[in-house]
Amino acid sequence: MRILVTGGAGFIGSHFVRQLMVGALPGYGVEDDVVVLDRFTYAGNEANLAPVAGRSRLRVVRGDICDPVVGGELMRGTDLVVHFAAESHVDRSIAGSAEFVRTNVLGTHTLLQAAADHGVGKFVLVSTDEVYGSIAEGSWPEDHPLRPNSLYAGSKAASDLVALAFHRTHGLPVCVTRCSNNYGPYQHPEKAIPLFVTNLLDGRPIPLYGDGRNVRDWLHVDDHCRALALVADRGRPGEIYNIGGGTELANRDLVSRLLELLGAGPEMVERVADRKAHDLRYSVDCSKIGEELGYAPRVPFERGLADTVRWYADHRDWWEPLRRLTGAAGAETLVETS
Ligand code: NAD
Ligand code: TDX
Repeated sequence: MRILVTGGAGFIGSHFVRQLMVGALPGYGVEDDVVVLDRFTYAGNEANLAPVAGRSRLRVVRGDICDPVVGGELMRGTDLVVHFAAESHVDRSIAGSAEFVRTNVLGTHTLLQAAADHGVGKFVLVSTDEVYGSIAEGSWPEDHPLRPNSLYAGSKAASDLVALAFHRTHGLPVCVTRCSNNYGPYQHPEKAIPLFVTNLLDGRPIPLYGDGRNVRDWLHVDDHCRALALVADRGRPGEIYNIGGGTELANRDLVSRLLELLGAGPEMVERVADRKAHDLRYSVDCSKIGEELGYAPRVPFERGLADTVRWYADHRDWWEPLRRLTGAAGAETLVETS
C-alpha cells in the first residue's frame, strides 16, 4: 500500500508518519510505502522526521499542496491520502488570513481534484472541532451546523464542505475527521501548551488570554493518530467522525497544572488582552467513532501532560531555534518567516 501524508513534517502529521514507520497504527504495517508532501513553512520541520529519516520506505517531497502538478504526480499509484497540511494557528489567521484560505481551501481543493482524477482509494481530511463554533453546554454531534468564528476555522469549514461535495459529486471516498486540541511532543511553541511550558522553562510568564475561563478538550497526539488510522482503514466514505480526548479543562486550570509540574508560582501568569472572537468552549460528541470503530482515548491527561512537559525540558535543542525564528513568546510577537 502507498500512503501520501500531506503536512507530514508538522506536529500531528510527523507523529502519524513516525508511528506508521514503526508499524504502531492499527490496519497498517511496516511494509507500507509512505510519501510525505510538505512545503516546510515555519511549521514544517525536518527535525520532526529525524527519528525515521533515511528509511527506504519513506520519501519526503518538498512541495506545495496548491500546485496541481506536484499533487497529480504524487497521487498516481496512491491508495490512501491523509491530509494534514494546513495553516493551523488561530492567532496567525487573525493577523492575516489570505494564506489560510489559499492553503486550507484552495490547497485542499487541488489535492481532492488530483485524488479524484487518479482514483485514490481513500482520502482522510484532518479537520477540527473549531468548525462548529463555540458551545456553552453539551457536545456537538457530527451533523451539527457549522458556525466557525475565527478565519482559521472558517477556512477549515470551507475545506470540509468541499471535500464532502467531492464525495457526493465524484464518488471520491472521503472521510472528514474533527478533532479537539492536540498536545504532545514536537508541537510548535506557538500553541498554548508548548508556549506556556517553554516560557516557564525560560523563566518567562505565561500569557493567559482574557479571564482564562475558555475550555478546551485535550487530546494526546498518540490517541488522535490511532483514531485517524481507524478512520482511514474502516471509516465509511462520505462520513464525518469527531475525535476527542475526554479531558475538558479551563485554560486557567491547565495553567495551574503546568505551574505545579514546573514548580512555578502564580506570579508567573500574566493576564493579557483576549483573542478576537475567542471561542468559549469546544466539546465534541465522540460516540459515533466509539460505536463504529471502537475508538476511545487511552492516554490519561495527567500522564500525557507530565510526559509532554518532560519532553520539552529534555529537548531545548528542538524548540529553541523555533522560538528564535518565530519569536514564539506570545501572539503579539508573531513574525512571518516563510
Ligand atoms: P502544523 O502547523 O504543526 O503543521 C502543518 C504542516 O503543513 C507543516 O508541516 C507545514 O509545513 C505544512 N504546510 C502548510 N502549508 C502547506 C502547503 N501549502 N503545502 C504543503 N504543506 C504545507 O499543524 P498540526 O497542528 O500538525 O495540524 C495538522 C492538521 O490538524 C491541520 O489540518 C489542523 O487544522 C488540524 N488540527 C490540528 C489541531 C491541533 O490541536 N494542533 C486540532 C484540530 C485539527
Ligand atoms: O498565548 C496564548 N494564551 C492563551 O491563553 C495562546 C497561544 C493561547 N491561549 C488560549 C487560547 C485557547 O483558548 O489557550 C487555548 C488554546 O490555544 P491554541 O493552542 O492557540 O489552540 P486553539 O485556538 O484552541 O486551536 C487549536 O485547536 C484546534 C489548534 O491550534 C488548531 O489548529 C485546532 O484546529
